Amino acid sequence: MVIDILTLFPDMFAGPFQASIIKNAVRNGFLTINLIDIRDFSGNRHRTVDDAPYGGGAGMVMEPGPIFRAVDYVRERRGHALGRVILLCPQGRPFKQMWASDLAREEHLVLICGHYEGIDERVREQLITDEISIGDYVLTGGELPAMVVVDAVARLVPGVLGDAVSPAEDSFSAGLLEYPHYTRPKNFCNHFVPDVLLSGHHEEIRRWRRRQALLRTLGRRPDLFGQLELAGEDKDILKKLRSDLESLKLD
Ligand code: 9D3
Repeated sequence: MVIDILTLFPDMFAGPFQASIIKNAVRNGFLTINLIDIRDFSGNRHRTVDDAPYGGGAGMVMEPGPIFRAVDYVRERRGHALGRVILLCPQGRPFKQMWASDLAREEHLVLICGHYEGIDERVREQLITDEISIGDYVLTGGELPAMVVVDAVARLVPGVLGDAVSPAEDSFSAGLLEYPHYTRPKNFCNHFVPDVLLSGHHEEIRRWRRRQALLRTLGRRPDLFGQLELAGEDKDILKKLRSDLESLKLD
């Protein structure tokens, strides 16, 4: 997969992309990440890329010229029509795991990091195929969201994680939050690993984990049940959990 990232702050990407999984994916040839400085496509010697909004008001707007020229450059360099051209912006559709797995099937992505108060609307109309927000909080620009998208997508590209881990078993793919994990020691400062995990009863362990996953989801993310088709066993565990929790309630 090739990812071209258009940004005003290419230096911001150095840390996350030069560590760990993404770094190995790039080194092993599964992924090419190309950073393009939008300022290199400014039409003036001060390298400015923003201007005041027509109609007045506070803040600055990213000009269309530099972004169009940077995208033209990407198109020429790649030598083919562009696939998805994605704008990271607060008005975008919320990024979810399902969207990450869709994007992981693409051969080429162009990510454009928004900045200032916004971007000239003609960029949206003429260039952009998708608009992504990573959540309902205000950041200073689209750079961190672009890194989030690259990370979520790259780990789903076949080969990137190696054969050790299967992304199909991710909690968000399965639709539930994960059960609690434990490793040695059994007794850590008088906090003990649950007996069932030491019992060697694989079927009991499986049921305990399923129950814990359902309990956590019920407590922290009950909204996830709305988009979930539970299996018969899960329905039974959940029914029992709900009645256990009900009997715990004090008046
Ligand atoms: C005052 C109106 N603001 C819109 C909510 C202006 C504004 C705030 C923050 C314009 C741009 C930004 C910078 N944020 C992003 O570019 C961004 C973002 C975010 O702030 N939150 C979640 N996802 C994203 S994706 C890009």
